[in-house]
Amino acid sequence: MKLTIVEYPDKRLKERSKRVEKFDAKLHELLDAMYPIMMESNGIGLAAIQVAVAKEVLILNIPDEEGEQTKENLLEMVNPVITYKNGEITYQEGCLSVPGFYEDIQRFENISVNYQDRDGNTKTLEADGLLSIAIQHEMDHLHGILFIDKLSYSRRKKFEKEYKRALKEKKRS
Ligand code: Y12
Ligand code: CO
Repeated sequence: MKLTIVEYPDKRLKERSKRVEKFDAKLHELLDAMYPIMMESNGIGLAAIQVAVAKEVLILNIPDEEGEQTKENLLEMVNPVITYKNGEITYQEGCLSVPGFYEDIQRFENISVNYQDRDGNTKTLEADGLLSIAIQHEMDHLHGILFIDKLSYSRRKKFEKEYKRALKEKKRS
């Protein structure tokens, strides 16, 4: 399966992803193909809609204490639902679909998530810190929301201006 990352302002990023009903070879193929594209792009999280597949699927690979990303720490989440949220945390977020831009975004600090693994087994995960932020960021993608949608009016305007300029530069080079 050949996948490419969809970049803002592509309208597909606004799509609401659909619940996964079949935990079959096609789902496994999607998950298997998402991992290398995330790693090659230096990402720590990727939602299926970022590779133009509107399914409630996301993967995360948070670096360990040494800053290393190892496949043992790969998390695959299908049909995730946040069942508990508490506290506040602000982090400078980036997104593979919005290359070159980082913005401070406020999220819940502690969350509890119910999800299914690639075989349909139900799991619960309690997360805080960077993992909690990453899950919320990726789950937003499943609802058609980007981190830039959370910016204030003035910050969003500034972003749009800078992003347009960066796109023009990219086309020229
Ligand atoms: C905290 C905040 C956000 C997340 C969501 C996952 N985001 C990413 O994985 C973003 C990665 C990213 C990587 C880029 O490539 C390099 O830095 C080489 C990048 O590229 C440019 O900015 C040019 C942009 C984003 C999880 C946790
Ligand atoms: Co993103």
